[in-house]
Amino acid sequence: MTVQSADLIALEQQLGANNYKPLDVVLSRGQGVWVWDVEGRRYLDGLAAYSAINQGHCHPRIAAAMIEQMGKLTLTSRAFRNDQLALFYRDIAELTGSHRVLPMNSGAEAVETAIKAVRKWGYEVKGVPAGQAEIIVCADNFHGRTLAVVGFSSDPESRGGFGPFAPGFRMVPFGDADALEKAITPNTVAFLVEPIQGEAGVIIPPAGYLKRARELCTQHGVTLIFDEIQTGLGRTGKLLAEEHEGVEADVTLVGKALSGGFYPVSAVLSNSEVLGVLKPGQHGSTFGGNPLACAVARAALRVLVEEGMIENAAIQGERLLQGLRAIRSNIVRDVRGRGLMTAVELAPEAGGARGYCEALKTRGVLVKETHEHTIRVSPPLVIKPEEIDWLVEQFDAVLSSGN
Ligand code: IF1
Repeated sequence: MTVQSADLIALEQQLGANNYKPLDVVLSRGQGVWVWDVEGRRYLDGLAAYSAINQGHCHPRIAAAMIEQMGKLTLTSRAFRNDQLALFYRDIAELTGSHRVLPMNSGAEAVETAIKAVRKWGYEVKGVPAGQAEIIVCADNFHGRTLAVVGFSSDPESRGGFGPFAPGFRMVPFGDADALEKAITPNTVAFLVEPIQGEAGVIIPPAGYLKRARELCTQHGVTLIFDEIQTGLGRTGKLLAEEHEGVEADVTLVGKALSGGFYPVSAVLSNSEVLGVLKPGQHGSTFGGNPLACAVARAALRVLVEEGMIENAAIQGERLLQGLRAIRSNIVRDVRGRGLMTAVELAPEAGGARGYCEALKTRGVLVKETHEHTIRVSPPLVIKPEEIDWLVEQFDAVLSSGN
């Protein structure tokens, strides 16, 4: 590490809250799948900001839309209307087949918004007695960092020391439809689930699980909420991961890549009934739905579709999976993925994934461990076949050397 990186890292450590342990690489530039550190070294970004950079770094069409809108109007608040909001609603509703849209900023805010909406729906439409609404969530979920959300996490690190928490949540194992059925009561208003669990280590549920969840929710008058903040917008090789099982949620949450990584933009998408319960004054956000966010999100969605990124994710994801699976190494326990949402799980004897992420960094690949033993691999969806092959070569070099 040279002086410049070291100085910046020292300043961060001195002044920042210590709530992260990033790799010691200080980035200053990005383009497509590549990023450069302050010393000018180039890396392939194998994380893509946890899927917020699906469109690649600094996509020129999104940048142009942002710059154009910045020169015109950035924020009105929702006290007044702006000329971008309706067009954003139209574009995202058409693309996803949704009937109503509620724009927020971060993913966690979209989750909080959905919780509020389904509770209100439960009281006003389903007829749940006041204060009794229950929401079913999954073990090992990750839905963000706000208090309601960490309150129903099963991860001691995420929730430890932050209580007391909001009541009204019930937890079932992920992938177990029978457990879901047993947990449903007359007061259940929603089932909130990630179609593929991201932070848990790219856990793909058994085939038919989402379909069965859909059937159970319909049968019992429970709204089905898919958190597609990470799985959505092309990451798994479909626009939304729900398409892999041909199901439709009542409420879909998107964020991250909704802005291509330029700016925090999230949204709650729903059928007309759920978001239909919210009346003026009952929910909002200063920045949610602002014209800059809307213009950026429209461009981010447009390039995703027009530039074939979703199809590319399916094709290159398959190539990545095959490549990683072909690596001969006795420290690899499992390689799994869908589209470009991929994970390499190492055997416990490997001594933790972090060291392998460090070794990959010195070879010009940036990836991050999740939990102790798993390396997540989720490059931007614009990655080319030769870049996939190069990425696999670097994994091969690092993992084979562990034999
Ligand atoms: C961090 C993890 C990923 C998410 C799903 C909601 C949110 C997220 C499925 C909240 C956010 C981020 C948060 C970020 C790291 C990253 C992450 F490792 F923490 F778990 F992607 F896997 N639903 N995930 O994955 O969205 O409020 O952050 O916009 O450092 O906490 P947000």
